[in-house]
Amino acid sequence: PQTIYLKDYAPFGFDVREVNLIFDLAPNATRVTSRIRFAAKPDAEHPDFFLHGEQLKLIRAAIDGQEITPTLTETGLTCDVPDGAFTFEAEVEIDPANNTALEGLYMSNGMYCTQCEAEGFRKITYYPDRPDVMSTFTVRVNGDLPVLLSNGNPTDSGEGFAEWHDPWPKPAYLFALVAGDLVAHSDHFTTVSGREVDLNLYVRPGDEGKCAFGMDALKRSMKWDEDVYGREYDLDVFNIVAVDDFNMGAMENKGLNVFNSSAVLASPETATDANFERIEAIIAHEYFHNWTGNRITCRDWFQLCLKEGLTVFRDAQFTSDVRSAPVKRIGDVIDLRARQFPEDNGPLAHPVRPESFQEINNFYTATVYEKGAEVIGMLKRLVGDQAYAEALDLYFARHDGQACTIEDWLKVFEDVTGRELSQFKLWYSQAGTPRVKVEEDWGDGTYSLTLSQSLPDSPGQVDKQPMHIPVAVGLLGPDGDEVRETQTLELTEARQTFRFDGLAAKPTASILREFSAPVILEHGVSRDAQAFLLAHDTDPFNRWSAARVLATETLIGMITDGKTPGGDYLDGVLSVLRNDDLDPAYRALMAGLPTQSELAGVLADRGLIPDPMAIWRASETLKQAMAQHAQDLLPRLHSQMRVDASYRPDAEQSGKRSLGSVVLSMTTRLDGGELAASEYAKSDNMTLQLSSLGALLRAGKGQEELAAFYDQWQADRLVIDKWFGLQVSLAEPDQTCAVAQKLTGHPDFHWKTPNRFRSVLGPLAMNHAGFHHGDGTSYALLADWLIRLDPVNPQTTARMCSAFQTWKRYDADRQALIRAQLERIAATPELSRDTTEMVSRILD
Ligand code: HT7
Ligand code: ZN
Repeated sequence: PQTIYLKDYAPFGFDVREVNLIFDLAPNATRVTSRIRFAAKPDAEHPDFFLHGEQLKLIRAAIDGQEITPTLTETGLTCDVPDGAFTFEAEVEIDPANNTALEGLYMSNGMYCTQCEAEGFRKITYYPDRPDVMSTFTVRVNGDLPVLLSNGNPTDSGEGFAEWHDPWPKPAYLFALVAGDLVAHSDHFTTVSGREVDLNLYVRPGDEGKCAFGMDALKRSMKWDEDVYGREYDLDVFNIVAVDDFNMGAMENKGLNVFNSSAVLASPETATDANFERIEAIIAHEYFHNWTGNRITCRDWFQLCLKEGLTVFRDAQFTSDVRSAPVKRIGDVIDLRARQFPEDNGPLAHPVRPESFQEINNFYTATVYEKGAEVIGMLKRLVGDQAYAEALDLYFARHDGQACTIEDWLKVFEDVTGRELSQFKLWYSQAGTPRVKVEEDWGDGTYSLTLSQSLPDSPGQVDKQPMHIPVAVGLLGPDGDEVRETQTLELTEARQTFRFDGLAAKPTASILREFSAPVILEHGVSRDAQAFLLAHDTDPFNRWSAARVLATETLIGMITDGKTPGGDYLDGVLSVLRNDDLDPAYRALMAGLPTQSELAGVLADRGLIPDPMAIWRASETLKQAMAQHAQDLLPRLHSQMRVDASYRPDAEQSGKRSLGSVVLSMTTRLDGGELAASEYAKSDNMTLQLSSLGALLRAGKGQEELAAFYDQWQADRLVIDKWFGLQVSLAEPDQTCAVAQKLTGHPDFHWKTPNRFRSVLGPLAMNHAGFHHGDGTSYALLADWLIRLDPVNPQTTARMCSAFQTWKRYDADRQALIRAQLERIAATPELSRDTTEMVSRILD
């Protein structure tokens, strides 16, 4: 496959002035008629005219009304064109009913739907399918279906047709069309300047009862973007459609967002608190793209983080504002360490702005999204809130309607602050997670902190330069009082010393507060100091972090030296659990352990070979010890966390349920499932139903409840996804593969639907001890299914290959078993470009 390089970027030689499309919908033979007004760019001399196009049947093509016979290749079309402006017309036929890859125009449960990001529009018609080509679109949809939608504003409709016009120039990846037998949940929003916007959430009949929360989240997002970023919506309608077959979470098409059903549909009976929070965040994310992504888009796909990093950062700000900021931050860091750190420290490592790719779909990664958002957070911290706000205002004013680069983005910050950001820019080009080593010194009232940074080699990158790292630090006195407020140290050299004078006693440093940079802190702090921070740190993030470090060290001691769980950790967590002044959601997080996969990473980092079974046993033992330690507290906490009011998925209630669920898990370890069974019997919301069922299964009970759950929810595909997933994620290590295998034979295992495929194979890869069970059967099962899915849906297959990315951490036997599966996948005839690229990078 061909490799595309950032350095080879060249602009398209033509402007596109106007696009007119007519769709005559038919499942196997949809006709797409296009009329596109092109004009050679004034400065381009006889540029080549190439239009992307894949899997299209060309019926007719014409230029300025004259039929032509263009040259067709596997990837597109070329032809001679006149100088100046001209109209290109084409009529093509496509087959949405057989489009299982879910890119371009496809069908899901009888509904037509598009997904064009990144390069799906070329499967709809011939076009310069690149984000720097922007145009207005006018679309007519002809079809015998009640709902016919496209981007922009509706201009006309009648029996069997609808017309839409999108006045905002956009790249083709933001094009969308939806047609089907759908029902609308409608509302409206009045923007700050008085524009009336019709809001519709279109769903399959039967799902009407799951729309209210998503609609409310949309309205709150619209208001927040006005209040916080001064961004107003710019069309008369905003439509969202829920679709069951979808490769990712959602898509921000202009005025017509398309959502995976799982990312928008929710009711208290069928969705958990975590589902509600995720839905709220994804709705906000897609809506915020209207400005950061749509009005200002990317020049090329290497700049993906320009819209994704910024929009993730914005949606995190929103969630922090409407829920709890520390709880959101801790959750994001847990997620970053679980998904982005392994990527950044393994064979798939790539810069936030990659420099080459074979298949761009493989670069919608945690590095581009989540590390990209961390980079924005660091920038904001370094320049300050006021300058950040001014820089964003300038960005919107200067670049509205443009396709931009990271250079454009950083320039607005340089112009606003007068600061030179070339060292900071290394965050976009150097892959890998920096390590920051901490050394301390104390004497004569002066505390010194020496920070040294290093950045490990990564694929294609060695001998990296020091980064500009903001390290937020506060100092605590011996009684726990804060003797120095949080300040941001700017680490720019390989090694740098920072001094704090005039201190009465040796302080305890709280370093990397709020996780001010995505780095690994190497701080040889004593357990006593960690326990002190756990008890006293005034920064909630670092207080949690101290608990996490203590838990990690406790587990490592158990795994490597057979130690018993330390009382300092157990006492520390217990006093947090007991502290009614603390938010229940925060307390629940404080009681959490690092994941088994994270522990494997820590061991590997220390030069040890992780034994998945030993890690699993230690985690189980520590959970049991924690339950016993908290025994006396559990009944009181259980009753305190009961929610008697009617269900609300807000931070207050969901926090209580989250701590209630921790209490239930602990109690189940002590009472064998008595409380969990009674909670299950009276559960009236999915959060409680699932947590009590999970507790029972973990205790080796709950088979009756599991069967009853299936009977109750058989007709609800989103709940049945949970039913599949729970069984695999909670299976004992030696049962995991068998459970997953059996479920893949279940009549409801509709493997071509990505949500269902992921509901079984995702938890298989995430069940650390089960996936890495020494016999290698789980590796083989996953590989079997990836090989089967690849010809049907390459994008989802390729993403799931990342389950193997950490393979070099493990012992020689496991490595050999994984290598054999990766080589088997690689040797599959006609393997997709997507999967070929992923497997070869992992094997490299
Ligand atoms: N911008 C979107 C990314 C995306 C996508 C979404 C659905 C299916 C396929 C996709 N390929 C790329 C989603 C987002 O980040 O908001
Ligand atoms: Zn996005």
